[in-house]
Amino acid sequence: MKTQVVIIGAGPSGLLLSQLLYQAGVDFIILERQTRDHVEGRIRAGVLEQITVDLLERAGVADRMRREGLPHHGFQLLSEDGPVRIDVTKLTGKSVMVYGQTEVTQDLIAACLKRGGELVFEAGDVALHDLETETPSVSFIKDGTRHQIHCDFVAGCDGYHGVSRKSIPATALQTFERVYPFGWLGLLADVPPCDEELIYCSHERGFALASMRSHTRSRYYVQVPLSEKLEDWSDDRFWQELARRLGPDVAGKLAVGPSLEKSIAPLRSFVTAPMQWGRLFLAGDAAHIVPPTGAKGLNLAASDVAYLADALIDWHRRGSPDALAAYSARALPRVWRAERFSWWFTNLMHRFPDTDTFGRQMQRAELDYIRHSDAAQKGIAENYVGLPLDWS
Ligand code: RFL
Ligand code: PHB
Repeated sequence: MKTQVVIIGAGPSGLLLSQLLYQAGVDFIILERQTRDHVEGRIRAGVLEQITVDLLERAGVADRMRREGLPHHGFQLLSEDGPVRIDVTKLTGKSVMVYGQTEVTQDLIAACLKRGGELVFEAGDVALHDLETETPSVSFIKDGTRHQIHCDFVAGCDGYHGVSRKSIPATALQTFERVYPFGWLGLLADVPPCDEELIYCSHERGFALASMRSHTRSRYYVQVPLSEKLEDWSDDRFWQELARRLGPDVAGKLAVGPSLEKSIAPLRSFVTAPMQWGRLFLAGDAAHIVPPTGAKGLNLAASDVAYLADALIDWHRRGSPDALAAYSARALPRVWRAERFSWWFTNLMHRFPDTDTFGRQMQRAELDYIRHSDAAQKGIAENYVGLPLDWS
């Protein structure tokens, strides 16, 4: 088999890249380890930046999002000192779109399958070969048979645990990492959201987030220690803890119901640099992870893909490798900006094991500053809606 680009992973990065390459006439094959049901069922991010919305539009997969997505113009920061509304549209002229990653993935897979079968699910034992040469290849097992695809480039879109980053010699990469001493316990339920906007809540007992997927489906999170076990969290216990953290005003509007999904996600900041080696280019979670505070993970994946698609298309049209050679240098500044915002927002809103009374007062003082300062609110808003793709 032969193609121009082998894309490893059918998450949002790989699928969006494939759609942009398809439109530009670049050949590719996507190899995905999991089944279609598994990929489509994963509950993850929920907030799309304008840049991501524009990219889905450009990829021709925005119809359902336009119909069913919820444009949001602000969100709340809540603490024992009361709520602060960040009016993102007034402060930036932009908005974000609440539309689940699950839906984005389903729309992209549907578009991909409609145009023909370059997507292989349940591709086992994917291995990358000869990446430092001009003739790389990727091998995999499907239905008991090993296949090999020769290609010009490999796009590593296979997430944090994927094989792509691990195929780069450790000496060729630098990694930067912070592991947080807690996780988010998330619950999805078919109940109306407690508010029209998202509420990020800083509480003595830990962070909580009130989010949504639609007017009838809510997504809530509470911060929990990493030692916590999912089976110890009945739905009742979750709702009680959430209500306690959100406080009586918001809890009074909280509709509860049986969970459709419940899971614990650890929090991590991670960057690998450079994001390329030989003919392999990393995009999305394969190259970097952010803690979900601020909802940047999926959006960063989308901006990587925008840069990588441009570079691959440039090579395809003009035969020029310049944009590909510059991919990592172009993508990393935006990655670091989103890492900074996600780290800062996580530190502001969470209870750390070593948050003493002074540390808590500092968090409250910062929230107080944000409450009173338009400048501080504008800084948060411009990061929340997403920084520009190129900031020269
Ligand atoms: P993904 O979505 O992890 O997709 C990678 C795909 O690669 C496949 N794969 C392989 N395929 C072939 N061979 C192999 N050896 C492979 N190894 C892996 C996987 O099966 C998968 O289909 O990465 P991508 O496309 O870069 O997209 C990134 C986003 O998914 C991610 O940034 C966000 O979902 C992060 N994230 C969240 N972000 C937010 O903005 N808000 C959230 O609330 C939020 N919640 C989450 C999250 C990530 C989570 N993970 C990774 C565990 C909750 C969770 C649980
Ligand atoms: C979500 O709805 O899953 C969500 C929303 C905002 C975040 C993180 C997660 O910052």
